Formats: sequence, structure tokens, C-alpha cells
Amino acid sequence: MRSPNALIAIVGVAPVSAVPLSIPALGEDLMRILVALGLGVFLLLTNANEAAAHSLQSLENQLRDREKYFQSLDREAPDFILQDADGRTVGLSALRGKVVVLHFIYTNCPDICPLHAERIAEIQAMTNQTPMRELVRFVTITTDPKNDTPEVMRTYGRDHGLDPVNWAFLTSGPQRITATRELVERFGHKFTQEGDGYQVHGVVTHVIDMEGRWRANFHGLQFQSTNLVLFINALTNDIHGAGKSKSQGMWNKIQGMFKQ
Ligand SMILES: [Cu+2]
Repeated sequence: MRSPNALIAIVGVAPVSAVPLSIPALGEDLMRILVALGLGVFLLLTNANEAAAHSLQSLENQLRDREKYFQSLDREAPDFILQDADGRTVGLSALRGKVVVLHFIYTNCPDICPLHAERIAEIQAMTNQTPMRELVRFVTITTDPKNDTPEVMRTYGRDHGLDPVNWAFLTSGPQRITATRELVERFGHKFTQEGDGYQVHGVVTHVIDMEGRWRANFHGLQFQSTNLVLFINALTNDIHGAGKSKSQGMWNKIQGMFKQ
């Protein structure tokens, strides 16, 4: 993890005001790095206890206006107890204190699940370039526990660029083959098993805050990754019901860097 001082030093070389002007001419990789650096600046400000609760509210309002695939929620997340690929028990309640980015897939899916996994990997890579790495857990849950054995699960993570440092692939195990499909329904959508092993399903990325509250869905794959990263960031800085912005001007300026 970069130290905050390192982030200041790097951002000092590339003036913040130059970023929005440069983006159209930049390659994707460079743009990602700039976005990560921008998030570093943002974290420095919010870690200094500025604009914490206020920023989350402000960001939710902005995402409601500008990100049509964003759905704001505030309710208790459905709990679960599952196992990772190494047989360790992982429950949602044990992830309190972390922001959880959670989604469902099955590894035999011939079309959208691999793209969803790679999208999560992209978001994880952006997040993990910042101090958020320590505060976020990425969770993938299989809806096909019969086929998705621990070995299959381990290979899948490697193949799709997911970093085990703060990512887990969970299953209910072969004894409870419908449990995760029942869990999906508690998250508001369905994976319907067809005769040939194919599952008909939607694509939703769920975001759960540090207190176990389900705070958002990002629907499909057309949302902007930076919007999800910004939302994660706001949740990592949120102190429920506390604080008022002392630097709204700076907040707006930083938000401007990420306008889509
Ligand atoms: Cu699929």
C-alpha cells in the first residue's frame, strides 16, 4: 500500500487541474492510474475527517442523477454462512467493519458471468491501489455449488484477474446445492436452472456498508466502474449521522474529476 505521503508526492507532479482536460487523449491504463491517484487525494481529505457523512449523501444524490444503473438502498443485508475454496466458513456478519462488494455467478456460464467477474476484478484493481484495500472485501458466490468445486473456484479467480488478498469465492458446498440460488432471491433476483446446466439470470453488483446494511445495487455491466469505486470510498469514510462538510468546495472539485 502506498503511504499517504507518496500519494501527495505523485499527485504533486501531475496537477489535479490538468486531469479532466487530459482524459480524452489518454490510454485506458493511464486513465485508470490517474483515477486511482485522484482517489488517493480524496482519501487524504476524508481521512482528515472532512466531509465524511455529508459526502456519502452528496454522492448518492449525484449517482441517482447521473448513473442510471445505480440503485440506492438502506436495509439489512441478507445474512449467509458459506465456505470459501479452502473450506473456511465465511459469514456476512463476520465482515462487519468492511465494505462488501458482492455478486453471484456460476463458472459454467458461457456468456455474462465471466464478464461480470472481470468487471469486479477491474474495480478491485482500482480500489486496491488506494488505502481502501484494507477496508473492502470482494465476495463472489457461486449459484452452482455442484459443479463449482474448490479447485474450479480457485482456477476461476486466477483466470479472471481476481486478487485473493481481499476477494473470496464462496459456495454452500455440494450438500446444499440450492442454498445459494435461494440466497440470490433474498438479494432480489434469480438464477433459474435450465435442464442443460444453463442458468437464466440477471446481473447485479450489491454493495453492503461496514454495519452490514445493504446500501446499493449496480445493475448490469454498463455502469461506470469509477462510480462504484467512488461509492465504496464514500462508504469507507462514512460515519453514520455524523459530521458536516467543512470543505464542500474541495469535495466538488474532486467530484468533478470523476464526472462521466
Ligand atoms: Cu452467467
